[in-house]
Amino acid sequence: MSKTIIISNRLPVQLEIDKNDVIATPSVGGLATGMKSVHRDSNGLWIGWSGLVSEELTPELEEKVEKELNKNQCASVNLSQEEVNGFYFGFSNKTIWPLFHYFMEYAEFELADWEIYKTVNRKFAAVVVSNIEEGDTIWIHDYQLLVLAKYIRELRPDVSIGFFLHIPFPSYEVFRTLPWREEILEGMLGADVLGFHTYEYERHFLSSVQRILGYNIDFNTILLEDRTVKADSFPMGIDYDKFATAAKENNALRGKEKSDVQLEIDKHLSKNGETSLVLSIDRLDYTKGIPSRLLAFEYFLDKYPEFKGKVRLVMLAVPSRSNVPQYQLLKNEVDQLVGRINGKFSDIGWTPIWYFYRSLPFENLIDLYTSCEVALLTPLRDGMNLVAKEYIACREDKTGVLILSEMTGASQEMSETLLINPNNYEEVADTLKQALEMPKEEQIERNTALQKRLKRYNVERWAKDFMETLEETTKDNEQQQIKKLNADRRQRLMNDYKNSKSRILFFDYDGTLAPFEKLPESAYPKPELFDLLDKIHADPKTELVLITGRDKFTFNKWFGHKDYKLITEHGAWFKDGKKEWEMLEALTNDWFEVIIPVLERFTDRTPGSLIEEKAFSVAWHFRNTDPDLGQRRANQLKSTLQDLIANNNLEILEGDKVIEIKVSGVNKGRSACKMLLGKKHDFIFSIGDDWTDEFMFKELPENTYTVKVGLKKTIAKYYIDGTTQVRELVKDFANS
Ligand code: GDG
Repeated sequence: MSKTIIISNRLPVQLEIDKNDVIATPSVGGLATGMKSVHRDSNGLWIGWSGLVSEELTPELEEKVEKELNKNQCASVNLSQEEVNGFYFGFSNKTIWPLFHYFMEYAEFELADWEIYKTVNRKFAAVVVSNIEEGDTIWIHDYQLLVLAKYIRELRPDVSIGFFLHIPFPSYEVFRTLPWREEILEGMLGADVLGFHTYEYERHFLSSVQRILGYNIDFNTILLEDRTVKADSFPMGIDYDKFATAAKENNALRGKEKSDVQLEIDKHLSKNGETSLVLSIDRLDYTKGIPSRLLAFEYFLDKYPEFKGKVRLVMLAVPSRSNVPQYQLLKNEVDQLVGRINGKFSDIGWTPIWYFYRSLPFENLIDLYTSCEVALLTPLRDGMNLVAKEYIACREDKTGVLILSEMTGASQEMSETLLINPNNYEEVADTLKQALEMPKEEQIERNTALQKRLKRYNVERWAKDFMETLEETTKDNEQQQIKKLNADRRQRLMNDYKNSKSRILFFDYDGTLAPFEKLPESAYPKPELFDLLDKIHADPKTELVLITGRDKFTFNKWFGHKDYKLITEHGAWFKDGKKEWEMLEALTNDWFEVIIPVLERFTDRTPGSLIEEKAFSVAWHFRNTDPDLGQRRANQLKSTLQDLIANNNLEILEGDKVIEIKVSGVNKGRSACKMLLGKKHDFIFSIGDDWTDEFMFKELPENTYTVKVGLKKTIAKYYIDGTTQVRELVKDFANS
């Protein structure tokens, strides 16, 4: 039976050595908590690092580790202390984590750490590959394994791979500072589907791919040379029922059945009457904004002294990455702030902050969720923030107010909460007051909507959604592979070519016979291409037609001295060997004076764009503009031109990064068909890369071999990867 292999840095269980025994405890943290239920239900395998380094493992202990992991459907990647230092504490937590959370000043760029990061990702790949069986699906998680997908694909190109990033993907302006940005992106693109918590992160990722690697993007699909990759957003949910049920059971406990923590809380509440508890839970991490939260709380008590003695902040900070210096500094800062604020406000019967620096068992977490009237979650950046969702799920009677930072992924879906900017203490203080005074009816109304949504889009739905997208994308990719001009199909095509007596070949030029260049004039034909085309043309049974959107002047300069047939400007002009150019259509260009001023206005406002004036058409090129701006302006241009186009019997052609305006009805399909008149060809071939070539594919006879260059949507019968592969094909024709 095929299975899902989950891969993350840490496993859902944490192993510790106690004397000569191995003890497993559940891991804490967003990814582990969220994925645990998916793993439990999928009957799959989870691969990760056990938390123990090879130096501390004797063969006997290793066996025990293995046994413990097997019991939990897990397999481990063994790492040495040096590898953990470079890969985990180093590159993952000193480079990627701060950079991706916009803490640029904390990001260290150490070549040695990056090298170890890659080595460890390769180690993961080896363990994964040794566990893959027919039909298995791979699901990689998070920022420690950004290049793993590529390494797995190199070893197993056939396998379906998903990747989910649990932290934000930063804006291009931040990401571009990373010295190894290309390799990181290429590594991620080894997956078939890339998932992010929010559309913002997805958008940032796509923008980096476009700007740094230059790949074309079609909506949310990245067109690589030989495959496509989909990026999408899947806001991670929680195991809603687990939290709601635990809260319900917790609320039903009476007297001694309750936990010590709950009894303490109850004692405090009964002693202090009308006091409210404000909850704060996070790993002790600088992204979570704990010091600013404390300062905002201090500001609140200064600004609204009437709440002194009536409010207590219950702050759980779970120890995390304490080997990284920034985390040690943060710990000191938080300790000092708590001490100072408690010292400043406490009286005999009241201290404003209860501070726990430890991890609590699940039951106590529920105690806190159910007992606190307000949750104050103010990260400076957070990929999602599951605590926010868990708090709402635990509010059985639907009361409780959640104050949530706008900088969390969760804020995008939880608009009914009180959203704040964590850097604005004034706003945090005022919102805390609003929360503490919010009428119960309003709380219930807000939480009813939230609970409904969280229950529906729970972690199971989230995982299912991701897996379904992965399955669909894999199928689409297979479909594309089916249409690929592979060795067998190429052989058949060449046999037909050889066995035919009257052939005609239509070759598009830019993006087909020649790769795109920054400047259109740089894409001139090189001697090797002439050699091949000459060979093809020398066979009297073959008619060779170069068919282009380019202007007659340029094509005449490049190919005018040859005997090939040339069609330019999408079918406006034709040259038959050495004969003079003739017009294929009766055309005018008196409409230029209406259209060109509009194009000039757009060119002035769009740096890098340019106008190309041909005899009977005008093109606006935006290949060298900022990709977003260019596409946006192209869309604007189309709508601005709409009336002028209709009134002048014109039409717009959209090529690859070009908008062309020309007289209606002239296109490559119509002109190609004219070449067939009066002749009986038994082999017709047509190849091109962009939208304008689709006219050829559509209008040429049914038995034509139609081939699309690149993986854009097409009605052509076959796909070929890129200009390099086209060149191979042209060689085959030449040598036949
Ligand atoms: C990363 C991203 C993203 C916390 N303290 C205890 C405890 N927890 C559990 C909570 C919750 C999880 O840990 C924390 O999850 P978060 O989502 O809040 O934050 P990160 O750990 O930073 O997680 C984050 C997440 O991945 C998922 O994609 O949301 O943005 O940074 O589930 O319940 N659990 C127990 N004791 C504790 O003391 N048992």
